[in-house]
Amino acid sequence: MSKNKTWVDAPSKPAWAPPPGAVDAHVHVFGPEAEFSFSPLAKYHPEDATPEMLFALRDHLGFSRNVIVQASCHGTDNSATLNGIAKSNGPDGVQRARGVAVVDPEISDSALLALHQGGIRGVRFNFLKRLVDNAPKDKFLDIARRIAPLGWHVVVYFEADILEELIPFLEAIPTIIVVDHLGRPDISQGPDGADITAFKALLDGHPNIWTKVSGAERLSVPGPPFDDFVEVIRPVVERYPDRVLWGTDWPHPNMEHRIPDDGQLVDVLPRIAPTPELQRKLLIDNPMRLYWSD
Ligand code: 0GY
Repeated sequence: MSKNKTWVDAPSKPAWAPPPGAVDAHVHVFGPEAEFSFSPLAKYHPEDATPEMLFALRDHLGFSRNVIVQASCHGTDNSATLNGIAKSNGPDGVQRARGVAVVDPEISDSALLALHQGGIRGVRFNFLKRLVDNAPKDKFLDIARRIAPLGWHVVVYFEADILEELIPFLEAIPTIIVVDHLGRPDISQGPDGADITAFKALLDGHPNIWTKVSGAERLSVPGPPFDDFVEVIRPVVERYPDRVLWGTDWPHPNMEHRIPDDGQLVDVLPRIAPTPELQRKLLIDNPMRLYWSD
């Protein structure tokens, strides 16, 4: 497998400045491979995207904190994610990154506690067939029940075509659930399209379900400046202001054919969250509640 590079080295400076304390709540680290090898089951083999590169991007874009989500290429070995969190500590000892892990169903209680101490605050269940071989719902539910007492939440990644069949599974999860990239609706259907309408119905019926309003670069048909994404997603931010998170998704796994400019992604933010109050909830209040409640 040849290694893929999926980010730009010198993204533009966004025209819009995030408010002080803003959290980029969906990023990954890859490797470095010499220290943290990739899973034998990985479906892609990225170049190293290190914590140091992540923090340089954070500062360049004007963010204060990150949430590092364990990427599928590292399987259930969360060492690279934990390393990223540990390296984020400021001189005051405060973790400027927290994380979401992917865990083996057989994980011990003591290993879960060690993840908590390392800054993990959630687990991710990935249903994308191009990323994982198996998505065992019964085992995921066992994990969800075990992490609930730690105060963690569940992050779920799926595409719109399986939303309907996932509902009983989602309803059995006893924690807050955060859906990645809005469950990947087909936004070419427009703001009243079937996919986004079904997704809003899910949120309307389940107050414990949140969403990341991220993925403009993945969901937009024409690409920058992502007008189609803004038209469909701004009503979601306005309707669920207390249940939305946002992230760049750097280093943009699998986007080698349409690598986004992170500065342009940040400039989508004031268009989907047009008031200072919506911006504060999306970028500070909501992620702080989930990841830094201590
Ligand atoms: C994302 C999206 C993708 C990849 C992963 O864990 C992963 O490998 O999440 C994707 O390829 O759509 O959110 O990073």
